[in-house]
Amino acid sequence: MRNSLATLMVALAPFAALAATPKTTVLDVQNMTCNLCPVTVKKSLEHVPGVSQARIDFEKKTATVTFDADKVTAATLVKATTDAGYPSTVRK
Ligand SMILES: [Cu+2]
Repeated sequence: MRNSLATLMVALAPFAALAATPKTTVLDVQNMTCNLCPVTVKKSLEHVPGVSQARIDFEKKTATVTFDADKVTAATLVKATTDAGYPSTVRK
């Protein structure tokens, strides 16, 4: 019984993943001057509904954001970091 339930969950997982349209965008972020800045930028991005992950590269001054494209646009991500004091642009 336990095994068949596990099999069912595995079988259904791909359909759950299709419900969202995941997208990854890289932002060039300005004003990150110390080690705490990336934390602020990461929080500002992860507070946007629909964002599932934000990875900040302090050396490269970038934010790699994974989000649900059905709920969020890149413009919203740019606004989120900009409002937090870190203007950003979408890397083409
Ligand atoms: Cu700082």
